[in-house]
Amino acid sequence: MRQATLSVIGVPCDAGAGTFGAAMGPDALRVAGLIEGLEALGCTLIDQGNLSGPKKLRPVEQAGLRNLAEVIQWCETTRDAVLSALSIPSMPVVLGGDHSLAMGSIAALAQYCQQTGKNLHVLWLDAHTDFNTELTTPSGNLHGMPLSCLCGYGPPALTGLAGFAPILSPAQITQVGIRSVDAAEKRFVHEQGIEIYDMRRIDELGMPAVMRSILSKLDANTHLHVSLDVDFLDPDIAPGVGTAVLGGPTYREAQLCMEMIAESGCLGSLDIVELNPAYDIRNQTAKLIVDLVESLLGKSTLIRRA
Ligand code: NNH
Ligand code: MN
Ligand code: MN
Ligand code: MN
Repeated sequence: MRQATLSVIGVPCDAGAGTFGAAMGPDALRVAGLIEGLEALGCTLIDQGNLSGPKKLRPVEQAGLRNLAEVIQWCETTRDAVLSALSIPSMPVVLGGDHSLAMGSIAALAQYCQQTGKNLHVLWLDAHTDFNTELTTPSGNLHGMPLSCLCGYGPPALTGLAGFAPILSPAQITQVGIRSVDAAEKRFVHEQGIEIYDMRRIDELGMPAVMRSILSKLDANTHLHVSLDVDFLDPDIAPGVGTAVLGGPTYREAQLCMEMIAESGCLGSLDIVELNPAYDIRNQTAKLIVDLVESLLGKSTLIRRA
């Protein structure tokens, strides 16, 4: 992983979220030292700056899919930027922005893996399963629906972002950290048969066993995409999110998770989403994410085991 070329792509969108503020995420991560931290690891950084797209209007109470046109536009722009980063070639690191943008980044990765014959696997680190649909959503917020859209359930402009549908099959997804699922969403996500390590399973098995079991299923031909929703982390250490849920992974559990992914050698791309600086305290959540992303890209505390 060292000496990798990374393309950092800022996506300042909050059209898919219920609160304002996630649009400030890319800048907060840069202020916290993300670029310098990754350069210090020996990575070559191409900072693509922030993409532009539609501003979110005042939150209107709206049934169904809130700000759909804006979310579509952000996802298309994100998809195109990720495709061009892959063609450099470089590893895309997408800084959100709310989690709806993952439909754009993963659409690009699905296209790329189809062309290159790689096996795409998505590791979804989140407090939420993000598997609502227009029929099950309690909020209308599209950041609660990216995985269902990627699996083919949603408006055609989103399910078709890769040029084929479904973009992902449930077998290509593993979720870790889950602790908040809406009632109808729960039934649907179970029907799909997605592999879910919720907090109860993490408590019982321990983070090392969970990660070993996930990573043992990947092979040298796997392109692993990590979609890191900052609300995955316990809000005690990561208050800077719009939808905090008690009882997430601790600092040590999160570090271990990142270090084990790094050691797998399979990491191919990354989304960092849902950081909301308006809820943060002195940018501490952004600094924590920089620390964790350094571990994800191979920084280890001591001398690496050969
Ligand atoms: N499940 C809720 C909804 O769909 C919350 C989703 N919020 C998130 N997801 N932050 O990661 O509205
Ligand atoms: Mn979440
Ligand atoms: Mn999410
Ligand atoms: Mn969230």
